[in-house]
Amino acid sequence: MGNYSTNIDKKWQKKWEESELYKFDEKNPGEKLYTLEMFSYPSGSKLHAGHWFNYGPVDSWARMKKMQGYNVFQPMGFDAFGLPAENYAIKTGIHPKDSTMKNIDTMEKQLKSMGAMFNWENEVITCLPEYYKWNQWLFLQLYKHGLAYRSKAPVNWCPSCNTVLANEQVIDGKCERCSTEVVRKDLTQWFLKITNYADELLEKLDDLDWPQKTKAMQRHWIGKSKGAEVTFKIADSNLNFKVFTTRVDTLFGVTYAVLAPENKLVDQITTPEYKDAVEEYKKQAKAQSEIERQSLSREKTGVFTGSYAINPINNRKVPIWVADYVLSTYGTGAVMAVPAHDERDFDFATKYKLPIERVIEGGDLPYVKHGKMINSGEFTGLFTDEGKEAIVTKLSKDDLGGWKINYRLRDWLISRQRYWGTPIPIIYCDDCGIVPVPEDELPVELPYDVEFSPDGKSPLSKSEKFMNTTCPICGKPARREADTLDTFVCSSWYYLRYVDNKNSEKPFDTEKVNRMLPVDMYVGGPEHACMHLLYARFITKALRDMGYINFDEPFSSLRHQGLILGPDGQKMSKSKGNTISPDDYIQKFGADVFRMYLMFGFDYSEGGAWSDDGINSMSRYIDKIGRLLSSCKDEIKNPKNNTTSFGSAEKDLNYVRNFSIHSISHDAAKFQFNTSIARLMEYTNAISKYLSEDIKNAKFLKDCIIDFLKLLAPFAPHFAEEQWEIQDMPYSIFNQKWPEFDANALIKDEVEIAIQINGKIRAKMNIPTDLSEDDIRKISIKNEIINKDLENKEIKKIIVVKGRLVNIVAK
Ligand code: ANZ
Ligand code: ZN
Repeated sequence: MGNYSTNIDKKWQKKWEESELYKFDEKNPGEKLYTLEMFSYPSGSKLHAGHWFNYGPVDSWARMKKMQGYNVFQPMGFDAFGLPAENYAIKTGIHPKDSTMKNIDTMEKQLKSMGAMFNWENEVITCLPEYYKWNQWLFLQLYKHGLAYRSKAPVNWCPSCNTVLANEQVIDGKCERCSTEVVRKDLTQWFLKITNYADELLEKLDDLDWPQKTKAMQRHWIGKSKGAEVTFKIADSNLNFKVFTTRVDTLFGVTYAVLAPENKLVDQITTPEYKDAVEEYKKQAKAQSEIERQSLSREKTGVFTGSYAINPINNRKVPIWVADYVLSTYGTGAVMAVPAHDERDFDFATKYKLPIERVIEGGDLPYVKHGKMINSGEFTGLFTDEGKEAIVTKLSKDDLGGWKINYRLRDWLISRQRYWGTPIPIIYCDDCGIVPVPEDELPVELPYDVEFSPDGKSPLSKSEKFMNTTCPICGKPARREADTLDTFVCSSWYYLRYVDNKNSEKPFDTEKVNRMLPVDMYVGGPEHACMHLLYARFITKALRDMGYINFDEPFSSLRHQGLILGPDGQKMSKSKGNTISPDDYIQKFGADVFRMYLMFGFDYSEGGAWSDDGINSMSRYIDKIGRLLSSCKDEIKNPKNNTTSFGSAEKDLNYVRNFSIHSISHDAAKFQFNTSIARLMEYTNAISKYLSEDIKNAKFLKDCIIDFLKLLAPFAPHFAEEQWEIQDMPYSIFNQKWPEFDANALIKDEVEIAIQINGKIRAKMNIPTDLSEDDIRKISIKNEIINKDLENKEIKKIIVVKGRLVNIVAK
């Protein structure tokens, strides 16, 4: 058995803490390196393998960077508000605050058992008033700057979570948390104006060192669409409406127009004989989710309003319909329908027998083969871009149209009808209206004693003590806002608070934050692409524009870890019984074996299925290192056949040593931990081989061991620190300089070449790298096999491809 155990973990964790080994010191001359893993969500009571996979390898990366001279800042905290704790409370009766604080306590201990270089003195816990006070402050600043507003709007309502959801929290029409079908509700809610930043959020993506896929997802989510807005007047009335179109070049092909059922104009233009049908249709449309309504394959439905619109390009009258395939929340909530060129319009026109007329011969999409060509007058034959330009120019002269950019991105809905969150710091007064809570009265504390069983109403509204207050302006009795903030508000700026977490005057000191940010390396799950990562970018930009910070982007580099699956290759879940509990393994093998296994067994961004064999063999590898190093120590202390010369055995080991330094420095920097550990294993074997030599250079061996331990240290920190001490080296290995490779040692002085006769490989041989072409010719025909093959043949020519092969042309 090896000698590595959890006792060694504990010994060094204690020593590191006592000696403040990784306490962040601003005066350290090294370049700052803000390394951040997405903070933990204390919902389950324990860390799972996924946490370890997120935090362990990143800590190894940070440790290497520390040894390379960087001044590493790696804080940790808890994203402690949110639904799971509240739902757990409803089930068990345990108050969310109690269960959350208890979970945090357990998770802190577990995180410490990992032996990561977390700056615990900078910890942030979002459910404590000292943090959420600043959430409220942030909300007030956004409100003052016109970036927070209240509005009645159709919102996504999860009937099971009993709360509103942001668009980002609706996945395929279902609640992100519980997968219940989301319904639409009209509610007055608070929104943040993220759409003000749509363009910058899109543009600045290009410069970020982020995974391409994540950038693509954000681009798609923001959904910039360039088109035109065209005004249609309503016949026999002075009303009009605008449509948004990306194909203004098809304007001549418009045969009808459609308003979304929610469009306010619908009631005004519906003629008496169609009123009943339209009312009925509107009711029906309400029950459909937006996702359903957008589906291409779904059968289109709609009703006629009895009114007509006038096509501004040719003054033709076209019927106005109401149909739910047009969304009220995109563009203008109205479209010009061109059934010859648009699939949805085509389906609709076919069903309701509306005319189909095409403006371009030939068709630009497979389904567009229908309708008769119509006369586009002076615009005939003008295709796409040219046609668009000409038509928009004409329309804008008549003040009936212009270019328009639309975004798919909607404002961020932040009100939640739940208890376990930050109270929104707003007061409603009958006389003064919406009144922000004065900053010096923050925090608006979340009361502990509240009936939070969900019934669709905000739990806080049931606490009279909380609700009743006085108006800060006129002093009359007033009511508080009963909704709480989306927990994504907490995580949209926590990386700023870490830097200055004890500040009680301000959310953070501007200068400090400007020095420490952006985060240099941010690591977490890819599922946050369109939520957290987008919100954080928005809040950073908003704070910048309000003058609180001076940088544009929060996270310069971003990496995602893959998913560790159960041994059956399925996602770990308690119900499937395939979860891996890190604690048991740590107990058995020690933290380093667990960390090393995760790094060696999986590609970091891909993850994969857990294997007990894998972790067992990692444990054996660590034991093997222990045994090897102890025999090296004996050899160095009492060299039997010592030499001071540097022969071929030394050269061989030196090659592997420098190759390891070179490769590991390169691979680990790129989060290629598995290949880094493979190099360590090769290096171990090379040391072992050298140890079996009869004559050894003890001084050289010692240098090799020192480098080996330094290379191992980031990956197996406790074990390497212990071995470092065993080798009588001064504390701490993490204060050592990362080794640099000697390029000369990497020049192999022999190279293998192939020898061909008439293009067929006949033999291989090793030759010195610095041999001249002539010498290579001579040496190759002397090779035993070749020599034999060439008997009775005449050599016509010998071609040398240096470092690779020799081709002998012979007859
Ligand atoms: C006429 C037309 C002809 C269109 C054609 C397309 C093709 P993106 O690219 O997503 O921006 N549209 C506009 N507002 C809509 C709404 N609220 N609900 C449903 N559809 C809407 O799509 C823009 C196109 O989607 C617009 O261009 C409009 O149809 C439709 F051959 O106008 B188009
Ligand atoms: Zn008032």
